[in-house]
Amino acid sequence: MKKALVCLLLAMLLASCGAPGPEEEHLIRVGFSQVGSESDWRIANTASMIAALSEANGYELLFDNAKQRQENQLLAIRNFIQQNVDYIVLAPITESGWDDVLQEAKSNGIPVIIVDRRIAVSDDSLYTSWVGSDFREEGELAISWLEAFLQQHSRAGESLRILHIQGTEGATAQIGRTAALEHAIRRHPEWEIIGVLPGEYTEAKSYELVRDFLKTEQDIDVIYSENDNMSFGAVRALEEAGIPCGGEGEIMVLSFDAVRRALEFCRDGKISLCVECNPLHGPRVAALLQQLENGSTPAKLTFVDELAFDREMLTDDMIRDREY
Ligand code: GZL
Ligand code: ZN
Repeated sequence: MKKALVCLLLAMLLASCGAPGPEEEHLIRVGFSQVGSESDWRIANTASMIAALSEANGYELLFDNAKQRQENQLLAIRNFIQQNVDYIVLAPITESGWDDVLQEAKSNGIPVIIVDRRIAVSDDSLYTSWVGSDFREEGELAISWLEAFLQQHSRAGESLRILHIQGTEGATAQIGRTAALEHAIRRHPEWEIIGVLPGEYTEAKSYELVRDFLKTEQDIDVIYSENDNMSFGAVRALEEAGIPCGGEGEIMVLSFDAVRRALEFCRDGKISLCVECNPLHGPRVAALLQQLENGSTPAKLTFVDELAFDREMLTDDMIRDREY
């Protein structure tokens, strides 16, 4: 009897001194390979993922920032496999180059969730689920706003000289947003692309490219800029060159992401249109993981709904309440 009592007391002592109880033992171990920290959008996306995949929510998150290099993402994923994580979440920098590493994850029985941009793989079973935006639709939203704007201002059919600032080549966001512009050019022979600048989604690169472009060409009607940070760089270059934008008859900047700073530029009349691209994928990815944990099969593709904002629509409250 005495022995049993001693064992019981010992067990209680162990449990109370911080040794993990059974319920604490099983944190869901997730390896997340993030593109980088190239834009306000990406920083908001990372914050959303880290907040959702917290220890308090039952996760042990292994996070890697690839600094916009695919080879770093491949290294991170192989590291996650070696650490035998329960799940891998990948925000892929570009669509191609994932077959081999995802085959290794599959061979090790580790489900992979893709978030934000898409991947182009030979075998769709190499990933379990994807959640993100319809980038082509975002581009179509921008083009239809431009066509409506021209119509309202009796400028339909008018020739337009468009400067195209492109995101990272091969990223789904670049592919989709560019496809919408190219589709519009085919419909509008009166529209002309006067330049394509590879801005890589960063403010610095876009500023340099637009500053140099303006040295030889200043007759621009529209800047189609595939994310807000590249728009900020372009606006800075225009202002330095003394070229006004956003006003009646001035250069119209069409921008993607709709981060708070861009909505402020739009309210202040510098950016003409902000097309939303929602970065808050943390809760969506967590929901997919919970479905997998519960043994159910999540949808293969989940698209998030998005809007577009112009100056007339924006209020200070909307901007203040913006989560990112
Ligand atoms: C879009 C995302 C893009 C953003 C950029 O979902 O992949 O990458 O538009 C970010 O801001 O850099
Ligand atoms: Zn037209």
